[in-house]
Parts: sequence; structure tokens; C-alpha cells
Amino acid sequence: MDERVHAEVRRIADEIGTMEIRGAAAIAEAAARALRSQATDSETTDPEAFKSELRAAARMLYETRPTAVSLPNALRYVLRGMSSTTVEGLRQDVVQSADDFCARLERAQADLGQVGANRLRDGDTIMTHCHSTDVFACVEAAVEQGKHIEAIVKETRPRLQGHITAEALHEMGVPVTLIVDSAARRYLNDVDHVLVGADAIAADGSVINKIGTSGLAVNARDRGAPIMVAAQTLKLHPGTMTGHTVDIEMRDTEEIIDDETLAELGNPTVKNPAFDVTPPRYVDAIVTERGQFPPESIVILMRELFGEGTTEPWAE
Ligand code: RUB
Repeated sequence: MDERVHAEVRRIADEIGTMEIRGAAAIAEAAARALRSQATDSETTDPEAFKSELRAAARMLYETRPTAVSLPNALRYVLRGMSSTTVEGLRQDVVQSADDFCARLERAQADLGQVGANRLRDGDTIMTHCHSTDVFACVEAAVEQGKHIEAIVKETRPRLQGHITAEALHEMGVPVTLIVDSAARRYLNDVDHVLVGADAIAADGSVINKIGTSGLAVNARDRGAPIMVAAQTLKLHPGTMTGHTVDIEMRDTEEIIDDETLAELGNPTVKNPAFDVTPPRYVDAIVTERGQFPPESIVILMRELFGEGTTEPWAE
């Protein structure tokens, strides 16, 4: 363990790893807060040592979960803010850029919500998967526009994030039907929009989101239900512009089956991928705070925001 990394950062890193903090936007916000606390708690008087502490903290946070690109995007945003030459100046830089980042995230979500809400009509039923705050922003804005929206919520095995979604939509006044994941196709005939979030969007418009999203999208296309992805630009993956692929997290098999039951079954191999890739041809629109995009043209927005690519957050 890197001793330069303070206890608060380690705590947040641990909570991201164990999924107490989860969802791409929440992970990004927590990472920015963690770097801020590393800066405010630092006791070093040497500017170079201060910067190297911040980079070590960023690396620890980066290594928690591999798929949500919002995490490195957040770390990069905060670390790039460091331009002063004194420790006090650098501390202020990090506090300022972390606060800016969190404010921008909140604003982006509100703006994206308006765009997504415009796609929803009064009386629409959506089907959603997992738990996405970007999706909530769209539904909440539609409800605020006075539209009646109903939701069919997939429970999202194995971690049951659908329960969080069901509760939050209920609190928004949205009538919810909860279904097991495998019942999705049966209920797609009743659905006007499939609405999901994203952990990363690749340069070709592929959407990386909770395992089961791609199957849902294929079924929705077959049934003629449009597929909308709510993803603020924080979810755009700059590395994919230069040929990198998105790492799909494989989680502990204990999330699916305990060791004792596994042994009773003769110890079959168990796989627990946390995410999957939905090809762009199954996506109708990616809704961002910069407007809605067909997936094939998202790369234009990526070039505008990131240039031709980026390096690791701590390598700059
Ligand atoms: C969460 C998940 C969410 C995206 C978007 O996966 O796949 O759909 O992160 O969420 P996990 P948001 O539970 O494994 O973190 O819109 O809140 O960023």
C-alpha cells in the first residue's frame, strides 16, 4: 500500500471497489472528492511531493474498477487543474478543480435530463435496466414537464440495482412494474422507449453498460421499441479514439453463487462479467448535455472535447 495516500482516499477507494459507491456518475464524483481531501489533508511542504501524493491517490482510485470511464475522466480533470508552483497554490487548484468538476457534473445531468425528457411523450412507458442517475434525470424532467410516465424495471441480477431504481422512480411518482431480467422480452410490447445509462461510450458509438443491456437492446430492436442511452459527456471514452478497447470488469463469483452450493453442483466454471457492449446499430440516440446524437456521430463530439486522445490521468 502507498503510504502517501491518506485514509479518506483509501476509504473511498474501498467503497468504490465493494460497490457501496456505484454507478458511473457517483464513482466520478466520489473520486473527485477523494482527490480534494488528499489535497486538503496533505502536510507536505514540497510542491513536487504534493503533486506526487495526488498522483498516487489518483492511481489507487483508478485501480478500483476498470470499466466506468467517468473515473479516469474525473481524475484527469482534477489533476490537470494543478498549475501553481507553491503547495498552498496547488492545494487551492485541486480544491477548485474538484469543486468545478462536481458542479459541472450536476449541471450536465440537469441539461441532459431536459434533452431526454423531450423524447418522452405524455403516457409513455419506459423499460430500464440497472440504476442510472442520468436516466433518472430524463424521467424526472419529463415528470416536471407534466408528463405521465410509467416504468418497467428489470431487477438486474446479480446485484439487484433494479430495486434502487424502482424505489427512486416510485418516489418521483412514476408507477413501477418490477420484472425478472428474463421477462424483458415478454413486456417489450408494452414499452415506448428502452432507456438505459452508460459506463462508457466508445468512439464507434458502442455503449458499455450493465450486463444485460445488449440483450435488452437486441430484443427491443426486434420489437420496434426505440433505445435511448442517457450518458453525459463524462462517459465518452477518449482512449477508444486511438484504438484502445474498454476493459469489462469481471467480478467475484460469490455475487452469483456461494462456495458450498458451487461444490454441490460439481464446481462448474462461473463467470460474472459486470458489463457488456451494445453495438451502435442497436442504439437510436445517445442523449448528452450537448444534445442528442446518433451513436455513429458521437466521435465528432469526442474529438471536440478530447482532441485526438489522452494519456493516463497521472502521466501529465
Ligand atoms: C452501474 C451501471 C449504470 C451506469 C450509469 O453499474 O451500469 O447504468 O453506471 O449510471 P454498477 P449513472 O452498479 O456496476 O456500478 O447514470 O448514474 O452514471
